[in-house]
Amino acid sequence: MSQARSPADGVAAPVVDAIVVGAGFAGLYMVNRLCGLGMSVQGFEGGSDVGGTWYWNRYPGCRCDVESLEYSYSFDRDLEQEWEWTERYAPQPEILAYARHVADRFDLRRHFRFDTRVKSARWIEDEGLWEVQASGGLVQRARFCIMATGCLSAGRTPHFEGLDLFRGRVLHTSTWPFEGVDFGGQRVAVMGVGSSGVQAIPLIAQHAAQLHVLLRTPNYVVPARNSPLPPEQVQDWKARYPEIRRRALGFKGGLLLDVGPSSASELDAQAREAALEERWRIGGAFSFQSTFNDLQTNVESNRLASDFLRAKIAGIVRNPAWAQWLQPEHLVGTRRLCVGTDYYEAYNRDNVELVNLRQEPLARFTPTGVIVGDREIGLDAMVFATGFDAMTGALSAIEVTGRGGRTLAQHWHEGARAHLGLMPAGFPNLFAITGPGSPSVLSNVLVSIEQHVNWIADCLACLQAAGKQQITAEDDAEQSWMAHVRDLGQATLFADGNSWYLGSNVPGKPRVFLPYSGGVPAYREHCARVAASGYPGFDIR
Ligand code: N01
Repeated sequence: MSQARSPADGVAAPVVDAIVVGAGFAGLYMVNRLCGLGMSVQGFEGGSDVGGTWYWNRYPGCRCDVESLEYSYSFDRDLEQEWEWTERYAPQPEILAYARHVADRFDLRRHFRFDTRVKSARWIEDEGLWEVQASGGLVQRARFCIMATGCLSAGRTPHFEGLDLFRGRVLHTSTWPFEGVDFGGQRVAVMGVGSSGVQAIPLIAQHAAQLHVLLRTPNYVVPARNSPLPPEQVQDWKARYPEIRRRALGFKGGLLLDVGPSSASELDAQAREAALEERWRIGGAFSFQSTFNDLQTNVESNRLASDFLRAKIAGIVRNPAWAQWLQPEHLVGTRRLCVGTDYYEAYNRDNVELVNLRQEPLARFTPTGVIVGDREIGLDAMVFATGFDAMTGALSAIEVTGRGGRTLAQHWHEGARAHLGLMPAGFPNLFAITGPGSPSVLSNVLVSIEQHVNWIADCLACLQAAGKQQITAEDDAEQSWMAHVRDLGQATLFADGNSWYLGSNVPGKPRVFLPYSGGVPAYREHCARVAASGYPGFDIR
């Protein structure tokens, strides 16, 4: 039951045990666990329903790049058995339907206030409570505040001169109109060729009269090879789900991988080519990145795979200049490897133009289009597929004030940090699910969400049992954890990519490699050890 009240009611803000911000997969499961502990919970969600990023991202072609049988909760055996995924990669409407089903099945909606955005959260030291202010003048207090705000939920549109004067439609993939968009007969431009742009471009090309793709940095795209899920495969998984999930937890990404047995250097040229060809045929980013057992750690091995993909691009895209522009210079996987369906083929359509912004820089928008180089491209619609302020954007949008009046913005001035990727030091009883310093975006995020939610819930149960009220991450512990995260990151090839993993897509954002790259098994073991040894690195009162 929603409890938050407006101070105008003339009554003190109500107090619950815990506030949960966000009704995506993290928020839903967190509320479920807290209710299981008998705690009172108030959830807040900016959207009108559950689903988080899958509620807002409705652009054409939007689907997950983790296979649907794995992109699902594992916490309830009946849920696992009753839900039917229909495709290898679930489309957004199906993932949203799954989130809604979970909300109904576990009766979670009644704990949330929808259409309500949290603006600030302030720690009140004397009372040992968090006070949250939300849109509509709502105020709520709680002992614990759990941020389930998502890693890829705060979309960003770069600033361009004249965009406010553009008379056509301006769209962003991460907040797509619910009623859909009819591009029939229209001149459209798409900026951005990350996962979102790669999925949207072929479909927009099918409907628009003319599509201009505004390219700055190309990414590698491997075929998704999406298809309906064969009933025998679904049956097999459902029969063996616990065992399959257990095996998946042994892999760095928390995903089942068929890792090639050899390093590229152990194979002759013909065998290497055959191995890469086979992975290209199978499709999927994680399969391709596992072609060789050292593809993600050995530069030479990676270079072979990168060259293979560049040759594929050159073989598909008929315009030789465009084929050249679309071939990335970075190593494959140092930026997120995209999966696509007919992506490169879309550039062979008569109604598609590839505009290389490095040769024809974008000068400004006009009321009727966009000026690139010394020409104007007339447009009816401009689609930004320009990504997210990843891992920190949604949380940073809330003014969070911790102990001694120190804000999270101050704490993160030189880069986001959180002890174990779970709790920023100096912010008592405040947790961040899949926060900076945890595997999050480098893993099957549902696996990481479940692990964080379970860790937090178990921790709160432990405090309850011991009659304790407060837990705070210690500065030293946080510092040494983030140093460990940084060292691990520097030892990978990720550190070379100019990517959102490093925050380099957001002007002014400190360049810190935010996710923990040591892998899901090592991370889980570490967190479990901390809990089992009485939470060293945390001050408990
Ligand atoms: O965003 P991105 P995304 N001028 O940041 C370009 C997840 N996701 O929404 O590289 C010109 O990857 C930018 O160019 P550059 C997934 O984890 C998953 O596509 O900065 N271009 C880049 O091409 C994914 O990795 C799924 O030069 C500008 C693009 O915009 C993450 O979300 C689906 C520009 C942004 O790419 C983010 O993906 C969708 C400028 N000023 C998303 N500014 C699946 O599961 C930015 N760009 C499949």
